[in-house]
Amino acid sequence: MPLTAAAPITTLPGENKKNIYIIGPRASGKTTFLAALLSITNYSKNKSHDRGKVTVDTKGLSSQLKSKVRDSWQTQRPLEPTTFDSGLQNYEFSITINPQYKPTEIELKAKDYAGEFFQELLRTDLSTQIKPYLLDCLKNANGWIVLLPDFCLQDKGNEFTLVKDIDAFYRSVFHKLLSEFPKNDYIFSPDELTKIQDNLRKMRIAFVMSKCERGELWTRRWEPERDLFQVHLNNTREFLRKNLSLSKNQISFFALSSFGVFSEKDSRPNRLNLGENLQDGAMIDKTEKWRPFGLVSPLYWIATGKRWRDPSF
Ligand SMILES: Nc1nc2c(ncn2[C@@H]2O[C@H](COP(=O)(O)OP(=O)(O)OP(=O)(O)O)[C@@H](O)[C@H]2O)c(=O)[nH]1
Ligand SMILES: [Mg+2]
Repeated sequence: MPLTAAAPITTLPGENKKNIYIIGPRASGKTTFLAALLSITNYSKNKSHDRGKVTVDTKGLSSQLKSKVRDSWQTQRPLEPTTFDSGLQNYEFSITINPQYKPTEIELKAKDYAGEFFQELLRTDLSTQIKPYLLDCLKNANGWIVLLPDFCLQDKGNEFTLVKDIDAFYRSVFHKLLSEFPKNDYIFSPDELTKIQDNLRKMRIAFVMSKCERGELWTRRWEPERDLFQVHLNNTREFLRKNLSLSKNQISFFALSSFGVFSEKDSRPNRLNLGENLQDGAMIDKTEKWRPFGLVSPLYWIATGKRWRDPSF
Protein backbone atom coordinates (compact mmCIF):
# COMPACT_ATOMS: atom_id res chain seq x y z
CA MET A 1 0.00 0.00 0.00
CA PRO A 2 1.48 3.46 -0.86
CA LEU A 3 2.40 5.53 2.17
CA THR A 4 0.66 8.88 2.48
CA ALA A 5 2.54 11.82 3.93
CA ALA A 6 1.52 12.84 7.44
CA ALA A 7 -0.26 16.17 7.77
CA PRO A 8 1.94 18.96 9.13
CA ILE A 9 1.90 19.07 12.90
CA THR A 10 1.66 22.58 14.19
CA THR A 11 1.59 23.44 17.84
CA LEU A 12 1.50 27.19 17.51
CA PRO A 13 -1.49 28.62 15.65
CA GLY A 14 -1.01 30.40 12.37
CA GLU A 15 2.72 30.01 11.98
CA ASN A 16 2.83 27.68 9.01
CA LYS A 17 3.17 28.75 5.34
CA LYS A 18 5.23 31.87 5.49
CA ASN A 19 6.48 34.00 2.63
CA ILE A 20 9.96 35.14 3.46
CA TYR A 21 12.04 37.56 1.41
CA ILE A 22 15.79 37.64 1.81
CA ILE A 23 17.07 41.10 1.11
CA GLY A 24 20.40 42.88 1.48
CA PRO A 25 23.26 44.49 -0.42
CA ARG A 26 25.52 42.70 -2.87
CA ALA A 27 27.59 39.86 -1.43
CA SER A 28 26.00 40.16 2.01
CA GLY A 29 25.70 36.36 2.13
CA LYS A 30 21.99 35.93 1.26
CA THR A 31 22.26 32.91 -1.03
CA THR A 32 24.85 31.28 1.24
CA PHE A 33 22.61 31.83 4.26
CA LEU A 34 19.63 30.22 2.58
CA ALA A 35 21.65 27.23 1.40
CA ALA A 36 23.27 26.83 4.83
CA LEU A 37 19.85 26.85 6.45
CA LEU A 38 18.65 24.18 4.02
CA SER A 39 21.64 22.00 4.99
CA ILE A 40 21.25 22.23 8.75
CA THR A 41 19.63 18.87 9.55
CA ASN A 42 22.81 16.85 10.04
CA TYR A 43 24.50 19.60 11.95
CA SER A 44 21.51 19.79 14.27
CA LYS A 45 21.64 16.01 14.88
CA ASN A 46 25.22 16.26 16.01
CA LYS A 47 24.73 19.24 18.25
CA SER A 48 25.57 18.15 21.79
CA HIS A 49 22.49 19.41 23.64
CA ASP A 50 18.99 18.22 22.88
CA ARG A 51 17.04 21.45 23.26
CA GLY A 52 15.20 21.94 20.00
CA LYS A 53 16.65 19.79 17.26
CA VAL A 54 15.82 21.02 13.80
CA THR A 55 15.17 19.20 10.54
CA VAL A 56 14.81 20.92 7.22
CA ASP A 57 12.92 19.21 4.46
CA THR A 58 13.92 20.40 1.01
CA LYS A 59 12.40 19.65 -2.36
CA GLY A 60 12.90 20.68 -6.00
CA LEU A 61 14.71 23.99 -6.27
CA SER A 62 15.57 24.17 -2.58
CA SER A 63 17.31 20.83 -2.78
CA GLN A 64 19.21 21.98 -5.90
CA LEU A 65 20.37 25.10 -4.09
CA LYS A 66 21.60 23.02 -1.17
CA SER A 67 23.71 20.87 -3.52
CA LYS A 68 25.02 23.89 -5.39
CA VAL A 69 26.42 25.47 -2.25
CA ARG A 70 27.83 22.17 -1.00
CA ASP A 71 29.68 21.84 -4.37
CA SER A 72 30.93 25.38 -4.11
CA TRP A 73 32.28 24.71 -0.59
CA GLN A 74 33.90 21.46 -1.61
CA THR A 75 35.58 22.86 -4.72
CA GLN A 76 36.20 26.21 -2.99
CA ARG A 77 34.75 28.04 -5.96
CA PRO A 78 32.51 30.99 -4.97
CA LEU A 79 28.85 31.28 -5.95
CA GLU A 80 27.83 33.54 -8.79
CA PRO A 81 26.07 36.74 -7.72
CA THR A 82 22.27 36.43 -7.95
CA THR A 83 20.67 38.42 -10.78
CA PHE A 84 17.12 39.39 -11.66
CA ASP A 85 17.63 38.56 -15.35
CA SER A 86 16.20 35.09 -15.29
CA GLY A 87 13.49 35.92 -12.70
CA LEU A 88 13.70 34.93 -9.06
CA GLN A 89 13.38 31.42 -7.71
CA ASN A 90 10.84 30.58 -5.08
CA TYR A 91 12.48 28.12 -2.68
CA GLU A 92 9.97 25.98 -0.82
CA PHE A 93 10.95 24.00 2.26
CA SER A 94 9.75 23.20 5.73
CA ILE A 95 11.49 23.36 9.07
CA THR A 96 10.50 21.07 11.92
CA ILE A 97 11.67 22.01 15.35
CA ASN A 98 11.85 19.29 17.98
CA PRO A 99 10.89 16.46 15.60
CA GLN A 100 10.58 13.89 18.41
CA TYR A 101 8.95 16.02 21.08
CA LYS A 102 6.09 18.49 20.54
CA PRO A 103 7.06 19.21 16.93
CA THR A 104 6.47 22.61 15.39
CA GLU A 105 6.50 22.74 11.63
CA ILE A 106 6.95 25.92 9.67
CA GLU A 107 6.47 25.83 5.91
CA LEU A 108 8.35 28.45 4.00
CA LYS A 109 8.56 29.98 0.61
CA ALA A 110 11.72 32.02 0.40
CA LYS A 111 12.72 34.48 -2.27
CA ASP A 112 16.42 35.23 -2.52
CA TYR A 113 16.67 38.78 -3.93
CA ALA A 114 19.66 39.99 -5.92
CA GLY A 115 21.78 42.57 -4.07
CA GLU A 116 21.29 44.83 -7.09
CA PHE A 117 17.75 45.51 -5.74
CA PHE A 118 19.10 47.22 -2.65
CA GLN A 119 21.24 49.60 -4.64
CA GLU A 120 18.66 50.29 -7.36
CA LEU A 121 16.24 51.62 -4.74
CA LEU A 122 18.33 54.74 -4.33
CA ARG A 123 18.09 55.71 -8.00
CA THR A 124 15.71 58.55 -8.73
CA ASP A 125 14.62 56.84 -11.96
CA LEU A 126 13.64 53.53 -10.34
CA SER A 127 14.01 50.96 -13.09
CA THR A 128 10.86 49.27 -14.38
CA GLN A 129 12.60 45.95 -13.81
CA ILE A 130 12.72 46.59 -10.08
CA LYS A 131 9.11 47.69 -9.54
CA PRO A 132 7.48 44.22 -9.55
CA TYR A 133 10.03 42.99 -6.98
CA LEU A 134 9.41 46.05 -4.86
CA LEU A 135 5.66 45.55 -4.97
CA ASP A 136 5.97 41.83 -4.29
CA CYS A 137 8.10 42.17 -1.17
CA LEU A 138 6.02 45.02 0.27
CA LYS A 139 2.64 43.45 -0.47
CA ASN A 140 3.07 39.69 -0.08
CA ALA A 141 5.73 39.13 2.56
CA ASN A 142 5.05 37.73 5.99
CA GLY A 143 8.58 38.64 6.81
CA TRP A 144 11.89 39.91 5.51
CA ILE A 145 15.28 38.73 6.54
CA VAL A 146 17.56 41.66 5.84
CA LEU A 147 21.23 40.74 5.81
CA LEU A 148 23.53 43.63 6.58
CA PRO A 149 27.24 43.06 6.96
CA ASP A 150 29.18 45.78 8.72
CA PHE A 151 31.00 46.47 5.48
CA CYS A 152 29.09 46.83 2.27
CA LEU A 153 29.77 46.34 -1.41
CA GLN A 154 28.08 47.89 -4.41
CA ASP A 155 28.26 47.17 -8.15
CA LYS A 156 30.32 49.63 -10.13
CA GLY A 157 30.16 48.30 -13.67
CA ASN A 158 32.13 45.09 -13.60
CA GLU A 159 33.60 45.42 -10.15
CA PHE A 160 32.46 45.70 -6.56
CA THR A 161 33.60 48.65 -4.49
CA LEU A 162 33.22 49.33 -0.78
CA VAL A 163 30.53 51.78 0.29
CA LYS A 164 32.24 54.42 2.44
CA ASP A 165 29.51 55.44 4.89
CA ILE A 166 27.47 52.26 5.17
CA ASP A 167 25.39 53.44 8.09
CA ALA A 168 24.12 56.38 6.00
CA PHE A 169 23.68 54.12 2.97
CA TYR A 170 21.56 51.57 4.85
CA ARG A 171 19.53 54.34 6.48
CA SER A 172 18.68 55.90 3.09
CA VAL A 173 17.72 52.55 1.62
CA PHE A 174 15.29 51.82 4.46
CA HIS A 175 13.91 55.31 4.31
CA LYS A 176 13.04 54.73 0.65
CA LEU A 177 11.89 51.17 1.11
CA LEU A 178 9.75 51.45 4.23
CA SER A 179 8.73 55.08 4.29
CA GLU A 180 8.79 56.71 0.83
CA PHE A 181 7.77 53.92 -1.54
CA PRO A 182 4.78 52.71 0.49
CA LYS A 183 3.24 56.18 -0.03
CA ASN A 184 4.35 56.80 -3.59
CA ASP A 185 1.31 57.14 -5.86
CA TYR A 186 3.54 57.79 -8.84
CA ILE A 187 4.89 54.23 -8.70
CA PHE A 188 1.92 52.34 -7.24
CA SER A 189 -1.84 52.41 -7.91
CA PRO A 190 -4.25 53.29 -5.05
CA ASP A 191 -5.19 49.62 -4.75
CA GLU A 192 -1.53 48.57 -4.53
CA LEU A 193 -0.85 51.24 -1.93
CA THR A 194 -3.74 50.03 0.24
CA LYS A 195 -2.47 46.45 0.08
CA ILE A 196 1.07 47.56 0.91
CA GLN A 197 -0.14 49.58 3.91
CA ASP A 198 -2.21 46.64 5.17
CA ASN A 199 0.72 44.29 4.89
CA LEU A 200 3.17 46.71 6.53
CA ARG A 201 1.01 46.68 9.64
CA LYS A 202 1.54 42.92 10.04
CA MET A 203 4.89 42.09 8.53
CA ARG A 204 7.95 41.27 10.67
CA ILE A 205 11.43 42.36 9.65
CA ALA A 206 14.53 40.65 11.00
CA PHE A 207 17.65 42.81 10.66
CA VAL A 208 20.61 40.51 10.70
CA MET A 209 24.30 41.34 10.90
CA SER A 210 25.85 38.71 8.65
CA LYS A 211 29.41 37.33 8.54
CA CYS A 212 29.70 37.86 12.28
CA GLU A 213 32.45 35.22 12.76
CA ARG A 214 34.99 38.06 12.67
CA GLY A 215 36.64 38.47 16.10
CA GLU A 216 35.36 41.94 16.90
CA LEU A 217 31.76 40.96 16.05
CA TRP A 218 31.78 37.39 17.35
CA THR A 219 32.08 38.30 21.03
CA ARG A 220 29.12 40.67 20.65
CA ARG A 221 26.72 38.25 19.00
CA TRP A 222 24.48 37.52 22.00
CA GLU A 223 22.93 40.99 22.23
CA PRO A 224 22.86 41.98 18.55
CA GLU A 225 20.74 45.12 18.81
CA ARG A 226 22.77 46.64 21.64
CA ASP A 227 26.22 45.26 20.94
CA LEU A 228 26.31 45.06 17.12
CA PHE A 229 23.77 47.44 15.59
CA GLN A 230 24.05 50.17 18.20
CA VAL A 231 27.82 50.06 17.90
CA HIS A 232 28.29 49.65 14.13
CA LEU A 233 25.08 50.89 12.49
CA ASN A 234 23.44 53.15 15.03
CA ASN A 235 21.93 55.71 12.62
CA THR A 236 20.20 52.90 10.81
CA ARG A 237 19.00 51.30 14.04
CA GLU A 238 17.67 54.59 15.41
CA PHE A 239 15.90 55.31 12.16
CA LEU A 240 14.24 51.87 12.14
CA ARG A 241 13.18 52.13 15.75
CA LYS A 242 12.05 55.77 15.83
CA ASN A 243 11.15 57.03 12.37
CA LEU A 244 8.90 54.33 10.98
CA SER A 245 5.26 53.56 11.59
CA LEU A 246 6.13 49.90 12.24
CA SER A 247 5.47 48.86 15.82
CA LYS A 248 8.28 47.86 18.17
CA ASN A 249 7.55 44.14 17.93
CA GLN A 250 7.60 44.13 14.12
CA ILE A 251 11.36 44.68 14.13
CA SER A 252 14.06 42.58 15.70
CA PHE A 253 17.84 42.31 15.43
CA PHE A 254 19.97 39.21 14.99
CA ALA A 255 23.54 38.03 14.39
CA LEU A 256 24.48 35.40 11.82
CA SER A 257 27.45 33.59 10.42
CA SER A 258 26.89 30.94 7.76
CA PHE A 259 30.49 29.78 8.27
CA GLY A 260 30.94 30.10 12.05
CA VAL A 261 34.11 29.51 14.05
CA PHE A 262 36.06 26.28 14.61
CA SER A 263 34.80 25.34 18.06
CA GLU A 264 33.75 26.74 21.39
CA LYS A 265 37.35 26.63 22.54
CA ASP A 266 38.89 27.73 19.24
CA SER A 267 37.07 30.86 18.12
CA ARG A 268 39.10 31.42 14.96
CA PRO A 269 36.75 31.97 11.98
CA ASN A 270 36.21 28.84 9.89
CA ARG A 271 36.87 30.99 6.85
CA LEU A 272 39.31 31.28 4.02
CA ASN A 273 39.64 34.73 2.48
CA LEU A 274 39.77 34.51 -1.31
CA GLY A 275 41.98 37.54 -1.81
CA GLU A 276 43.44 40.49 0.01
CA ASN A 277 40.33 42.64 -0.10
CA LEU A 278 36.89 42.21 1.40
CA GLN A 279 35.56 42.47 -2.16
CA ASP A 280 37.27 39.19 -3.08
CA GLY A 281 34.87 37.22 -0.87
CA ALA A 282 35.50 34.23 1.33
CA MET A 283 34.91 30.51 1.53
CA ILE A 284 34.36 28.12 4.35
CA ASP A 285 37.72 26.64 5.37
CA LYS A 286 36.95 23.19 6.85
CA THR A 287 33.50 21.87 5.95
CA GLU A 288 33.84 18.95 8.38
CA LYS A 289 34.08 21.48 11.23
CA TRP A 290 31.08 23.50 10.16
CA ARG A 291 29.30 25.24 13.06
CA PRO A 292 27.08 28.00 11.69
CA PHE A 293 25.60 30.62 14.00
CA GLY A 294 22.07 32.05 14.09
CA LEU A 295 20.51 30.46 11.00
CA VAL A 296 17.11 29.50 12.42
CA SER A 297 16.53 32.34 14.90
CA PRO A 298 15.29 35.02 12.48
CA LEU A 299 12.91 32.62 10.70
CA TYR A 300 11.52 31.30 13.96
CA TRP A 301 10.87 34.82 15.16
CA ILE A 302 9.16 35.80 11.87
CA ALA A 303 6.97 32.70 12.02
CA THR A 304 6.02 32.77 15.70
CA GLY A 305 6.81 36.24 17.07
CA LYS A 306 8.95 34.55 19.74
CA ARG A 307 12.72 34.43 20.08
CA TRP A 308 14.17 30.96 19.58
CA ARG A 309 15.46 29.66 22.91
CA ASP A 310 18.88 28.79 21.58
CA PRO A 311 20.20 31.93 19.83
CA SER A 312 23.19 30.03 18.48
CA PHE A 313 20.87 28.19 16.12
N1 LIG B 1 33.06 35.68 6.01
C1 LIG B 1 31.90 35.20 5.55
N2 LIG B 1 31.68 35.22 4.22
C2 LIG B 1 30.49 34.76 3.81
C3 LIG B 1 29.49 34.24 4.68
N3 LIG B 1 28.42 33.88 3.94
C4 LIG B 1 28.73 34.13 2.65
N4 LIG B 1 29.99 34.65 2.57
C5 LIG B 1 30.73 35.01 1.35
O1 LIG B 1 30.22 36.26 0.85
C6 LIG B 1 30.27 36.27 -0.57
C7 LIG B 1 28.90 36.52 -1.14
O2 LIG B 1 28.01 35.49 -0.76
P1 LIG B 1 26.59 35.27 -1.45
O3 LIG B 1 25.85 34.30 -0.62
O4 LIG B 1 26.74 34.99 -2.90
O5 LIG B 1 25.99 36.74 -1.27
P2 LIG B 1 24.61 37.34 -1.83
O6 LIG B 1 24.13 38.25 -0.75
O7 LIG B 1 23.71 36.25 -2.25
O8 LIG B 1 25.11 38.22 -3.05
P3 LIG B 1 24.27 38.71 -4.37
O9 LIG B 1 23.58 37.51 -4.92
O10 LIG B 1 25.32 39.27 -5.26
O11 LIG B 1 23.33 39.77 -3.93
C8 LIG B 1 30.84 34.90 -0.98
O12 LIG B 1 32.24 35.04 -1.14
C9 LIG B 1 30.51 34.04 0.22
O13 LIG B 1 31.33 32.89 0.32
C10 LIG B 1 29.78 34.21 6.09
O14 LIG B 1 28.98 33.78 6.94
N5 LIG B 1 31.00 34.71 6.45
MG1 LIG C 1 22.86 35.79 -4.04
